[in-house]
Amino acid sequence: MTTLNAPEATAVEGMDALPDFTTDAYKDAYSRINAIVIEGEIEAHDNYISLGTLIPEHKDELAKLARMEMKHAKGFTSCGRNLGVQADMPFAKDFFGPLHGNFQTALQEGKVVTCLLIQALLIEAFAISAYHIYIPVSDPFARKITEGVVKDEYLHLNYGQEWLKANFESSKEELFQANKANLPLIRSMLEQVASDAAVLHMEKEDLIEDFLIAYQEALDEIGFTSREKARMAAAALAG
Ligand code: PL3
Ligand code: FE2
Ligand code: FE2
Repeated sequence: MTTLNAPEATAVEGMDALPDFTTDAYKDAYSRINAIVIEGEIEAHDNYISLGTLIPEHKDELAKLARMEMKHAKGFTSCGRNLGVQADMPFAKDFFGPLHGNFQTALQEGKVVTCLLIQALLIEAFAISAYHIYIPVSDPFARKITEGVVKDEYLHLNYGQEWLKANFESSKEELFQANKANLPLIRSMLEQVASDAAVLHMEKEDLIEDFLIAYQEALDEIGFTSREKARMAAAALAG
């Protein structure tokens, strides 16, 4: 709230105000967000290793992506340690449970297209949006790490995009199905994380907007028309 004779208060409470990283409220929210990010990076590692079994000709490249994910997990672990926060890993495991289950089922059925959509498109676009929105409101230690990570995540998104583009016609039907089954899960994950993200000064609307930009750009590159992309977005709203 702005008052006429308190300009310094305006600056503190303005849009770009950094949160107080030392409060219990911040640390409590960070214990879950940090865990989600660490668990997400570890599962991303496992998923790229698994994808290497489905795409043996890219096994080495996928192992390289997996190694980056392990480095990300270590980086975010040090962000929590730096703030004196203990990551709530059981919470994060539950958070990823449904998406993890869908990936495992697709893996067992040899559905490479579904696995790529879940990991390389949805999870990477989710990570890119989260890291983009986090960087301007993060502490200096975490900012440096997150800036390095987000560059890698574009490489990962790009990997999935290029594979699906090269196999577009044969992948199309499965992509529609996998989108319909999994985009609603991302939506509900965003809902679940929104109140903790707000404590970190991250707005839900910004997260959704940034996610949709990254995801739609990928679908665009893969070869979907505007109408098809709208149909895919509608699947999440109806779900
Ligand atoms: C794959 O490379 C990474 C998978 C991680 C998914 C993370 C989703 C994060 C949602 C929580 C938003 C807060 C972000 C804060 C960053 C420390
Ligand atoms: Fe990552
Ligand atoms: Fe990644």
